Amino acid sequence: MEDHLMKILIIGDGEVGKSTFVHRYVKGKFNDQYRMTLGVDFALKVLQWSEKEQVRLQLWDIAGQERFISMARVYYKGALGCVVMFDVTNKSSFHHCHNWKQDLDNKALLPNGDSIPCILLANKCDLPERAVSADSIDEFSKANGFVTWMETSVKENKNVGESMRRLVQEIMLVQSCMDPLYTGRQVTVNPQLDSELDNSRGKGCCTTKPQPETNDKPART
Ligand SMILES: Nc1nc2c(ncn2[C@@H]2O[C@H](COP(=O)(O)OP(=O)(O)OP(=O)(O)O)[C@@H](O)[C@H]2O)c(=O)[nH]1
Ligand SMILES: [Mg+2]
Repeated sequence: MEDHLMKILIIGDGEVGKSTFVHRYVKGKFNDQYRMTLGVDFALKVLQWSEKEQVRLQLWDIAGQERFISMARVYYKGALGCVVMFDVTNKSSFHHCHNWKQDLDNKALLPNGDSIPCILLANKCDLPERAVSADSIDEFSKANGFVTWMETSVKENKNVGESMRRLVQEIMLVQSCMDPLYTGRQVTVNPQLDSELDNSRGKGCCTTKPQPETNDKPART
């Protein structure tokens, strides 16, 4: 059995549903109580990827409240993929995704200098009071180099597993392009060993980073 280890970040503003998403994905349950994450929480999910491959996801659920943001960046190193989440009923949480993604691209790069695969999740789509249109999410997603975007409802279990599978699929593709012998073993996800990650490997064979289609980026409000 081939074993892949992946450090995945879950980032976005406070109260958008990151911890609830991780809880749903790992435990299969919905938490309706908000308990602010302090710093970072960890969770592990094992996926049977194929008959011969198993993927162990180490999920780093990063606190989104303003007071923790500078600290959040410390945790980015060594990540192979990222979820950026916002709340569709909260416009500013959508606008702040620009800052989250930029921060990520400054701190967590692949050995060949490309951005790590990242998906954009528009959470709480079960709620009626939408503040962000699908068109603007789509435009923003394309302009900012996201692999894709999806509407999710952690409450109704909509697109939780599907979005993670899409992200893992992209990570597998990117890793295999960079290193045809990729097995995941070189990826150390132990926080203590982060500083020992080998970033010295050369340029890969493929570029997956989409080019911006517009300069119309939302700014932090
Ligand atoms: N209606 C609805 N509520 C949701 C959904 N996902 C999460 N919530 C609620 O949103 C609130 C905040 O969720 P959390 O997961 O704690 O938020 P967070 O993004 O981890 O916040 P920080 O830890 O502060 O960064 C909780 O009360 C959840 O129950 C959803 O899909 N629909
Ligand atoms: Mg949280």
